[in-house]
Amino acid sequence: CVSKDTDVLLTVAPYACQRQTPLTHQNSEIIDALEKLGKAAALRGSEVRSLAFTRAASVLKSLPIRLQSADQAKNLPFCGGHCQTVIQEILEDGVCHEVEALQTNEQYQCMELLTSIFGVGVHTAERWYKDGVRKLSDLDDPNIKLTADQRAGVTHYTDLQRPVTREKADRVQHLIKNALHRFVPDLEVTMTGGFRRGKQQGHDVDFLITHPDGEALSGLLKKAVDWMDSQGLLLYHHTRVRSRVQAHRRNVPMDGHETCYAIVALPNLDTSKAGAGVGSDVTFPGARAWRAVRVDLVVTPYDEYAFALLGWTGSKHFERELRRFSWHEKNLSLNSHGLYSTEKQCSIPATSEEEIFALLGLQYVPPQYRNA
Ligand code: DGT
Ligand code: MG
Repeated sequence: CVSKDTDVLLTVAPYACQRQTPLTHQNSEIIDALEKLGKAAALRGSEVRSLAFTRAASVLKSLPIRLQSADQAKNLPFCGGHCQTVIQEILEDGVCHEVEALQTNEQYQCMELLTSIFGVGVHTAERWYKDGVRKLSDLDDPNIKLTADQRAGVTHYTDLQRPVTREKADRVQHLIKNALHRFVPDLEVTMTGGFRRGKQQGHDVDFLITHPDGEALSGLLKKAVDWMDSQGLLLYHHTRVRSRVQAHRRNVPMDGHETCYAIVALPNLDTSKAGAGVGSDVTFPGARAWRAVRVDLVVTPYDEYAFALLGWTGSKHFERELRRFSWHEKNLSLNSHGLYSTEKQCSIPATSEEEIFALLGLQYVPPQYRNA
């Protein structure tokens, strides 16, 4: 499209997997506002509205220029209507009034707080809100039943809210590899998620684990987790066993890889405090020798590795768009297990991410440009 105000030609491909989205972009204030409105819609249970804001934000993330007017964006995919108002307000007033209103909206603030607890989704938070929960200490009420995930999330809340830096992620990687390689020395362990996309900090650290010999993977996660536990390196863990879901049924959001959702006690570098062990959290919070870090460990069979790597690298929106593109444009079903042709009723194998993009007729997008 060509804007009326300027002669800048703005073209953006409709699917996020057809464009390059770097980590830093030109229109951060507008993108932040759209993402907050998307989050607010999700917290109200309106997934459709939330997705509309997420799509608009994602399109703007891939723009190489700073917008000068709302008009410039009006023909970009997903950037009409409500998005136009947001852009205009930010460009003219420096703030979006709808976002400002969220700061004083008690329900939004409370829902944001509750859903930021590990293991708490929108439905649980909504139920608690209706039951009068407004702050973390309200969850001490014995009438409120917490799952084991949620209990751990509340216990380690403060640590888990602090961003994990890349330096800490590297130390977590060292710790995890050390545990896994005890049992299978040539295991392939890859850091995925936001850190693979070049982020300098994240809310957790994600790892993908594989080996050409399937036998080597059998029982491995349990052995490594038990060992870390015995060393006082785990504050919490919950392992979901592998289930070969009907992987290519549409609308199955979760995949079936064996996954361990853990909270690791990452030792501090300052060894002068090393006397304080895991159990000292409650009594001497200032003197702890560790900090809690959320870690996801995912085990994948070798023949699914490329698909799992693509699926667990993200971003979430990039993944959603890849699947949408595969289905609507190629009539293929893609997930973290494989690529499936419903027409021919067969799986299409691939051994690298590059190959998967090629099979979909897409130009390869390196991880650092998947920050959609
Ligand atoms: P972060 O941790 O906030 O810095 O951001 P990310 O991008 O690392 O997000 P995260 O850790 O929630 O998830 C990493 C990627 O893994 C995400 O982009 C999509 C994917 N992912 C997350 N949960 C699941 C799941 O249950 N199944 C599959 N297949 N993929 C998932
Ligand atoms: Mg992550």
